[in-house]
Amino acid sequence: MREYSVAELQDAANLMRGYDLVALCAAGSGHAGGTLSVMDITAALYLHAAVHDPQNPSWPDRDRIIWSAGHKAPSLYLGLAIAGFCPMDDVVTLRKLSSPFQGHPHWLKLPGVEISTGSLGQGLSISVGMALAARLEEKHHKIFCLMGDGEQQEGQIWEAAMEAGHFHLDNIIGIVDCNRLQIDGWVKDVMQVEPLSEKYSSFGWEVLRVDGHDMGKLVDVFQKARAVVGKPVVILADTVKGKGVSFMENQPGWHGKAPNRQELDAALKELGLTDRIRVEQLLDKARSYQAEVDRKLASKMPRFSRDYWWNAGTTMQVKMEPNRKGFGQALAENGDDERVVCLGLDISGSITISDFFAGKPERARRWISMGIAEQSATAAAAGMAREGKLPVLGSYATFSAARNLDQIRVSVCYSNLNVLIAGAHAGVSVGPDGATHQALEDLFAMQGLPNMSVVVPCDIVETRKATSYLLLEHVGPKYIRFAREATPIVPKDTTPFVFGRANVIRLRGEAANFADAFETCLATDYANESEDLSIVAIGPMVPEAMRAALILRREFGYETLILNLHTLKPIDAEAIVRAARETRILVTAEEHQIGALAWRVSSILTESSELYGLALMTGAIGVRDRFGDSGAPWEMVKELELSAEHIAEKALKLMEFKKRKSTETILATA
Ligand SMILES: Cc1ncc(C[n+]2csc(CCOP(=O)(O)OP(=O)(O)O)c2C)c(N)n1
Repeated sequence: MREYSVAELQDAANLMRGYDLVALCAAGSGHAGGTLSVMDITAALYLHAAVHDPQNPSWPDRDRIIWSAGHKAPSLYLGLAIAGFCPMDDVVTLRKLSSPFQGHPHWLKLPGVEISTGSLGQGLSISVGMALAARLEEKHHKIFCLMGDGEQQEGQIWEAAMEAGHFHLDNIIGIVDCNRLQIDGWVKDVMQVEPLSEKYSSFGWEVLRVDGHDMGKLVDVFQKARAVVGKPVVILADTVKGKGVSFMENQPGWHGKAPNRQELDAALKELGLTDRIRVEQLLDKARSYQAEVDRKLASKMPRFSRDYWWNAGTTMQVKMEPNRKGFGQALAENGDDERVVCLGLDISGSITISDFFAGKPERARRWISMGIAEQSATAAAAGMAREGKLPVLGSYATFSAARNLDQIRVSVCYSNLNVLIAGAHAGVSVGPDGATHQALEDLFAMQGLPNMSVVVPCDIVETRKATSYLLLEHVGPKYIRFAREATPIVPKDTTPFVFGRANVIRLRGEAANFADAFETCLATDYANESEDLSIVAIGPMVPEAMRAALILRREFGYETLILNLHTLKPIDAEAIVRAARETRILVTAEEHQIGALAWRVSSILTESSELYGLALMTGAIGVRDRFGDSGAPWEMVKELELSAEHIAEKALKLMEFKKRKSTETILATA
């Protein structure tokens, strides 16, 4: 390996900061603050401290580098790039569909990445596993594990710290990027983690503290860490979030934000890189990568005589708003009830749970920040509910309904307690964050839990109504799942929302406004109009089903009955059976792995004696047993084949089949 001087390392870190910001700007999203704070450490690690071979990323004796703080992925990518694992310029395809530079690191896509991360708090346990494996193999490489200071709030970190201390794993070198900020604000206010030094020491670790921006000291501290024998080492690196760019430094708002072009230019100027980085050339590279993505996605889409995509025509215009806002609105409206307590999990503004107390200081004492600790917060919510409170907690659905699944199962559901859990940013709506953050499996577990009620509203209006109902009227464990991205607003204020009762939606014509073209009523209140098929949809697939109904009528003259099954549990079996009896063809549509809805509906159909002997056909639209990917939310809808066009295509296949075999009894699952 080449020896770098301190000045060269400093220069490399500076250059990496510039490339980082260009990639974030090209992506239009990502984490500026935490990538900038860790860049000096990254340069020291990849160019000086770690032993590796960029020509042979799987060399068995290499040091392992685990990026537990997965959201700092771009700094990892630039560490790899500057060390020669991949070209620096390629990082500009960050967060784009199928790029090796996913929103969070995926080791199966990029050589040099040791393991996939993104769910905070898991990297140190992985390091313990790797360290134990090395010991079994009598290998002497080191395992570096990069973590955030907010991340230290995850209980799992301390389980791993205990294990590493217990096993005297002196092949582990933990690094904590102590920039003192996390998403909701200062770490000390969100949930104090200091004194980290005493904590790690008491777990049997050697603790080294360093200025994380002083390259000379970083070089020394890594040398010292390597020399420690008999116990694991943690380097507590004091850093500044957003380091190097004055308007980003120490600003919580820059945690998960990308610079626009103007901000990029200003930042590059401050870094003295204006003449060193060929910004336009890099952005061109990103643009041509994106053009190829666009071309591939377009060629994948089912085609009809015209373009039916949202707002592509002059009529049937639709407004879009993020569903999550409906959640915040309902909490703001109903939060006066003294029993309501909202728990923050360090993603509060973004999922809108903090709207509960916005502008209402009298509610502040009922707002309790729990930090990045989903498992403990879930059980704490159970404790509060047991004492008569109405606790509400939420995070990315994958962290509020999967990370803490056993706590939900035992503490909340088995005890049958009145806890409202929000699965926010669910499905593909977190797009560029990538697979780790796209909850596509949560509904399996949530609806499988005894006592749990599950609601998946279709838009902002229904999210508001459902939240209000669940919060104050429904007693028991309850899960509401909603999206991050703006999605079409389809009901009107007069559209009914009755928990446990599906809505029937029918296309009545075409109108200037999309929502006006449809009529909606409760599934108990409709008359049979002998439609050709039914689409049973949940969540954001309801508007897609409505658009599919338009395609099916316009292109093929088929009439569709749509069931909006917003309450997945308890499910409206009566409405499903009736739709099946009257139309004989049912297509389910879920923004989830196929099954949460499709298999539930199938079991209702096969178990209903009044359907025995009828020729029924079902088809399922949903994710087909694969993980998501980074990409814009609407790109992901296309990539995972979740659009109205895909629903219409599926319905069409079933209709053609029915026509061919109209007299036979068919049991087909497409
Ligand atoms: C288990 C889990 N919960 C929540 C998140 C969402 N999240 C991403 S970054 C972040 C804050 C991390 O703070 P910190 O560790 O201090 O990192 P930094 O401020 O340096 O970016 C949160 C809550 C996540 N990725 N994983």
